[in-house]
Amino acid sequence: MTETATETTVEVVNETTNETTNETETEEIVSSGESVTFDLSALNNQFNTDEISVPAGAPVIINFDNQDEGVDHNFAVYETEAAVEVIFRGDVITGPAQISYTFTAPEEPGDYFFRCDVHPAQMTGRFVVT
Ligand SMILES: [Cu+2]
Repeated sequence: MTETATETTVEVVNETTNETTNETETEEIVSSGESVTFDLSALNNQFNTDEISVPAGAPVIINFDNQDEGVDHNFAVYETEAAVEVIFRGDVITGPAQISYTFTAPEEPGDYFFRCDVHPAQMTGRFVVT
């Protein structure tokens, strides 16, 4: 199974006191049971990934970077490729622009679907809940 997010732990030793301080709290990207963060970008009407995997029920943060000048994009998650049942629909932004989307992953593991609503034929991917 592929890890799609990186876990970062930073330990800093204070040299004057020789004490170890833990600075993970502000830099933490992912840990099981807590929020997961993804950097998603759009360029030339393509996402930089076609698969996003998250734990069931996890708070999800998508830092979306629309790099296409003068082009509208968003990120939206649906139950299936039919894109009828909406799980999350992010606001459309006109590039170049960035936005942070926050939502909760489905409780039910399975394969879901994401896309850009403006380019539903070109910009799609699997949203996997584990
Ligand atoms: Cu788009």
